[in-house]
Amino acid sequence: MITLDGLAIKALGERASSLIEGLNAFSSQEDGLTRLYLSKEHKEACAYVCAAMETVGLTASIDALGTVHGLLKASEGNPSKRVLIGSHIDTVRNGGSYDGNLGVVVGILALEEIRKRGIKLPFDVEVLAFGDEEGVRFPTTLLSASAIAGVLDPSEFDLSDADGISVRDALKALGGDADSASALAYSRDETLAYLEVHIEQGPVLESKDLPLGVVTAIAGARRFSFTYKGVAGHAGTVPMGLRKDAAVSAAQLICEIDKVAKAEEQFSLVATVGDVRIKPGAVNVIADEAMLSLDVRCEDDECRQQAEAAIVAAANRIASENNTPVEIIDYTAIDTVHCSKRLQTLAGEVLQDMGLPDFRLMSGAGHDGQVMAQLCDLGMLFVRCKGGISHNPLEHCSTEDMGYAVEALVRWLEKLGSHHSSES
Ligand code: HGY
Ligand code: MN
Ligand code: MN
Repeated sequence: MITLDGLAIKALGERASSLIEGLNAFSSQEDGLTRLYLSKEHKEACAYVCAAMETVGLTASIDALGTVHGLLKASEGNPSKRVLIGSHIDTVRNGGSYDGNLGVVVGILALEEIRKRGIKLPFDVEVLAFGDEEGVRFPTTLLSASAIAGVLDPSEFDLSDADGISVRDALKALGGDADSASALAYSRDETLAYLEVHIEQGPVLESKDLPLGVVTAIAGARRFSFTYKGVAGHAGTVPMGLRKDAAVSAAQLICEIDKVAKAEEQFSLVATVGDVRIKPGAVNVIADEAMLSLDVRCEDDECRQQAEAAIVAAANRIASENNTPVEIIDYTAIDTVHCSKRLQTLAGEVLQDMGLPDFRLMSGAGHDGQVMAQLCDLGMLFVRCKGGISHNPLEHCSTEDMGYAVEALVRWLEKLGSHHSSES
């Protein structure tokens, strides 16, 4: 086990902290952090990340979809392979400072350390700061990672946000270009691995009193919207038995969703209604429209699909019982993605070298890695999350844990390098 220099770890953590703080400045929200894809704030954050990459000696650029690239030619000669590291800099509404941003900051600082320590690798390394992981502004998600992985569906550029602005137009407004997206795709044979460091967003590492953990898999997920149509009416004059109340149907479905998820005992099935919109939204008018979102996740794809089927059946039953037709849109689905066993082993060795246990855990949260795994081997490291709180301004990673994360990523790259050299 190599002894860790506590002061050096703390200094790395402090560097990470100041970059995270710097990114917090770019928010559309006065009293918190909201940075949606292709917003003014996202563009400003891209410039900030570009500058941070250049400061540590990376060759920085922003691509046509707003992904920031920071390349380190860490090798001798012209290597045939490249290792990608990164995460996302878009956030949810009123989100935390570390979700996504931590992986970009740790990636930049790890490459600074590779340069400072004169570590030679048999591959180049590129940090990627993706702009659309959360999928909060547009009804799509993982758009920028999909472009790099070469799996982007171009029809997604025609999807629009709540103001009717399409991805295509939002890109154009910020100097991006949807039509050149296909040129962004990397090929399998030039990409050795994608490594992502991410705040755990859950309570497991904290419960084990561990700063870092090795991720085994990312749970599959599917997102739906259910829109019930009723008949608007006077709240005072229409008897209960004569109503076609869309809000009641939505409420009954929300309870059914909760029941289906809680009934599952074998797998960690979760189902969330995060967004409910009632129209016309007046206190004395019976609702003629009620939309609810649904996010279903499980590490077992079959279990998730059975739950989805049960929920859709309940939605249709409620529609006919209440005489309020329902429109069901199922808009993103991604199966469970398994992290590379080889990258997990190397990461586990790194943790042990650092005097930490090789602790493995799965991810209930989605990540850019879900899509990058279609391009190359995926490796993920989780960083302890205070109270397991995320998608919340209280989200927090300690400075020391961020320092551990930078050190671990440096060593992970080094280990991958020596493995790659011995195999080629
Ligand atoms: O929804 C998720 O799991 C991720 O934070 N986008
Ligand atoms: Mn994230
Ligand atoms: Mn998130």
